[in-house]
Amino acid sequence: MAVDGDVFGQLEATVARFARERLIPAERRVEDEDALPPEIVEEMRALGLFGLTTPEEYGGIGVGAAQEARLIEALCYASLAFRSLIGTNVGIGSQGLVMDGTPEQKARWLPGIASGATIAAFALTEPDTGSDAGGIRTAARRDGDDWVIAGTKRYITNAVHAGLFTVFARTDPDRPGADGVSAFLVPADTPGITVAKPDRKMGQRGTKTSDVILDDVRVPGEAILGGPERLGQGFRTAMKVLDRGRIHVGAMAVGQGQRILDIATDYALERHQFGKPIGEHQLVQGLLADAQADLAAARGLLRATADTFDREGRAILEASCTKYFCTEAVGRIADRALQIHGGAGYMAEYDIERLYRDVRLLRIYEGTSQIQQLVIARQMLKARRAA
Ligand code: COS
Repeated sequence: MAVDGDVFGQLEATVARFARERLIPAERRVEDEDALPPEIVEEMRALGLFGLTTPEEYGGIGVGAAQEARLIEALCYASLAFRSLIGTNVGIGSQGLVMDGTPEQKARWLPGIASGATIAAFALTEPDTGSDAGGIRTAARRDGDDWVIAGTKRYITNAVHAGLFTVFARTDPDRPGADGVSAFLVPADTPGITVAKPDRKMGQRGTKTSDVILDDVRVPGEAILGGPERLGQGFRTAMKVLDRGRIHVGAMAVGQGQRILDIATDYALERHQFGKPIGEHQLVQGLLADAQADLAAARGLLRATADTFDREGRAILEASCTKYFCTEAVGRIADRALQIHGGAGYMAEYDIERLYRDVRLLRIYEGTSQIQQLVIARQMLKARRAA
């Protein structure tokens, strides 16, 4: 899937302009109110941002991974809070349906996801199941033709806004690992679902994560993602979704990295010490140069991985390398940028303090850096063993 070159160029320029002209000026308000301004959400809908990756036949724009990476990079020049609202519809909340859904499931849900009328959330993580995603305890038990789901999901992005949850639950209690897990499409208004009040977080104010409690939530057999024949395949769906999601997170890191580095470079030009701009001091130049080198490497890796994903339909090792490198790189970039600001960098009047806190999460969600290391090394060993 890809949008024609000229049309795509216009779309990318529009998103970049939107980020600079509409989103950045609203950042302080988002920070203060811990919510996105409704008029901005409407503009995001009108631009088609919720449906970036939804196939055109379901009302979306239908971009592939490479174009998605460029658009998310452009959007994430502004605060990550804006991306968070569209992020689950573009990424983890919709891609399971796009990849493995039945035609009926796609027809029912994707048009609403594409327009933004339905917010889609991905309910994998649990209080005792984070990195060990195969250890899911939420249980789905069969009752006639129905399934009855019970358990608690944690840190679920956009749960308070959601119309649809993809819930991962153990359908076979006798199979402890990945094989006993299935994915269910659960409308958010199904009786028995409670969304807790949003978590208080270190950064990314304006984004919403919450616990989701499933108290004997009854769904029909057709709610299994991909239909009954995909019973027990939910973990594999989750992993495929996360592979593409990890490229998306890499793009978020590159977008934020560019923003942070632009702010730091401007500050290095404006701020004078010892009779000249601090950017003319070699030790500050070292910080700028290291940040630029990290950013260039991150962007190059991101684009190469997204191309591989589009060409080969999968890129497990490359996606983990990208998520790992890009998010660690933006952490280093933010730290150097704050250092360049000196005392001002620690003060809330300057954007860098907020951006520093915001990007910290990138190294944790959709698989920690340590999980990416594990995936990368496993893939390397597997490939050499097979060679
Ligand atoms: N694509 C398709 N299938 C995959 C896959 C992928 N990327 N990764 C694993 N699988 C398949 C495996 O091939 C295996 O199937 P087979 O038994 O048929 O070979 C099955 O899934 C189990 O895989 P594995 O044995 O590797 O599972 P583990 O329990 O060891 O877990 C990790 C693997 C740790 C990588 C996984 O649990 C993970 O990614 N954890 C992090 C979770 C995460 O990112 N959470 C963030 C919150 S969600 S926003």
